[in-house]
Amino acid sequence: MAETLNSTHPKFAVVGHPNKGKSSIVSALAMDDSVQISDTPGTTVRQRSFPLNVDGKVLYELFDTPGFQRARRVLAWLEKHDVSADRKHEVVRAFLKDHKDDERYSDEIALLEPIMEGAGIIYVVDASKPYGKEYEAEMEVLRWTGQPSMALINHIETSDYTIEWKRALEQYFKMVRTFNPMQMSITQHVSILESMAQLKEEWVTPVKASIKLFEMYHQQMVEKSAFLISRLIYESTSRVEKLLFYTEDASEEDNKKIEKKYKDTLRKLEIDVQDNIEHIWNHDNLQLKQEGLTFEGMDLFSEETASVFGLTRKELIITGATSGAVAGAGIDLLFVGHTLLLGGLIGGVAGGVGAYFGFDELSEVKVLGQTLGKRYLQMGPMKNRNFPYILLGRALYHTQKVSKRSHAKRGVADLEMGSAFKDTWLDENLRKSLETYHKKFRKTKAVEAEVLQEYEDLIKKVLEGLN
Ligand SMILES: Nc1nc2c(ncn2[C@@H]2O[C@H](COP(=O)(O)OP(=O)(O)OP(=O)(O)O)[C@@H](O)[C@H]2O)c(=O)[nH]1
Ligand SMILES: [Mg+2]
Repeated sequence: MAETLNSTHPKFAVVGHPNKGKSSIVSALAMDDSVQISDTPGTTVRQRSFPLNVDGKVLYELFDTPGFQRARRVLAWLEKHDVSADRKHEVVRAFLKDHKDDERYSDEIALLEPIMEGAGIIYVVDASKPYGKEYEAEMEVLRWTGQPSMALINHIETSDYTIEWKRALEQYFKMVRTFNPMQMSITQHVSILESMAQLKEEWVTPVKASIKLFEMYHQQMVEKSAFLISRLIYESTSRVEKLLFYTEDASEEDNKKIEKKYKDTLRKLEIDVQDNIEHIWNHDNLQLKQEGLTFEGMDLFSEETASVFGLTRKELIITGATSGAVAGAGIDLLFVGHTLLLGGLIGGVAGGVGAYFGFDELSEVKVLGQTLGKRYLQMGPMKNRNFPYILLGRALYHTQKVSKRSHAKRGVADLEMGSAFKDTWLDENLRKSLETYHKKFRKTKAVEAEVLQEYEDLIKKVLEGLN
């Protein structure tokens, strides 16, 4: 269980005007996609805590809060009870006590409470809208709390009033930064935490400790992903399916059955790994766009087609077996979209029809066993030499997408590979390094643990290079 009471982890309340991206910032920094976000002002009606938990330890905690509704009135009350600067926070406390049952101030109370309990302030503005004097009452009220604070400049739309916003914000906040919650990266994440550490002398050490843990946590996520991907490629490539049959010859039906079993297994392996990787990166609710592409009748050895999924023509020929048909089956697998081996075309592949997509070339069905009643069909390991590259390319791309996706994003993630990825992930050196392993995976003999570990390390390096 995560600690909650009496804990000393850093806490920050994300506050501001309604509809400026407060919840988006909470969602991105807490890596939590369950935060309520919408373009309707007043979406967040209650204060809610979002801790970033790692192995039961809270690295830091963010409070999502409703936007200010009556900042000017609150300020008027505070000013009416004015005292010297060192005691202004007491007046804020008095305001909370005085108005705790006053519905009109429920939003202000919800946002001021965590601050008065020690949370730092993150004031969020949208600099795609012009600056206005109406924000000053909010900033004044926050100043009265005496808590350390920073301002984050968000851009919900493309128009830009950053200069005037900065000029105003810098009068109220020690730290003013631009921040895009939709495009999180480990660098941006750490850099924002570093700014938080600077807000108060006493915070430097604890926030730095959290940053260290956060970086370790991130590294762990990369490592876990590399482990899963390496096992996916190994298991899919070396997979062997068997099916007993009891007649003289295996029937057409039995042949179909084992092909289906083989394909279903590969498909499931990929989906399971994708699910696990999404879980590692806190993206359990992620929805992926699946789309199938038909490549019938295309010249599968043209530069154009090959570059579509990131193997150069040369690589295709080298890694593929002698016939174009083999590479063809591989290309088709890639293009059935996010799910491997789905789509109508694969039916054709499995049936062994069509010059391009002989499924036999993926792996032939063998008849094994001597005695009647103990004979079986066997399919696998994967014979197609392009297959592991295709699966690996897909897995790396998926992981990159998932790991870079901000938790503030809502909606379906498009898994269609961009050319930036396709053209760069596999170069000649990497292909050579990978091939030594893939060759071993294609054999029926089990692969030693050390070899798998080496392969995993190689995948980890590739993943790190993608980040
Ligand atoms: N394009 C883009 N949209 C953003 C960005 N930040 C927030 N949004 C969108 O702006 C809208 C409001 O975001 P929220 O995070 O819900 O804003 P909020 O300040 O929490 O709003 P309330 O809870 O209503 O006060 C949502 O539709 C977000 O998707 C951004 O940096 N870029
Ligand atoms: Mg909100």
